[in-house]
Amino acid sequence: MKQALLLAISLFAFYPTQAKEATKVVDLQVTQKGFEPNEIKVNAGTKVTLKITRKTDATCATKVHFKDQKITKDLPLNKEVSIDLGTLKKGDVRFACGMDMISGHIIAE
Ligand SMILES: [Cu+2]
Repeated sequence: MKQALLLAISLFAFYPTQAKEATKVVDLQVTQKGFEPNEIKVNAGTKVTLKITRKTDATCATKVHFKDQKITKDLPLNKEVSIDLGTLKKGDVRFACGMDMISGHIIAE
């Protein structure tokens, strides 16, 4: 009985830590306007996964490039592409099309 109570208490104590490490999934689209949204705010220390779907052929953003993270992914039409960015430190994560014309950023603060 006492052990069960201790277990319940420790589970409760761990819960906030686990919640903080939960992955934040952000849905993005590539439209004729570019990346939508093109500015995303998250809390620093959050694990972030982007799910990007390109919705138009009238764009040069058929790829997305994260320069600092050295990640490049193809964005096929109407197909969701998942990009795991890991835990973001405080700062700005920029992403852009292959030619660096269309861009967006994630602000971790
Ligand atoms: Cu471009």
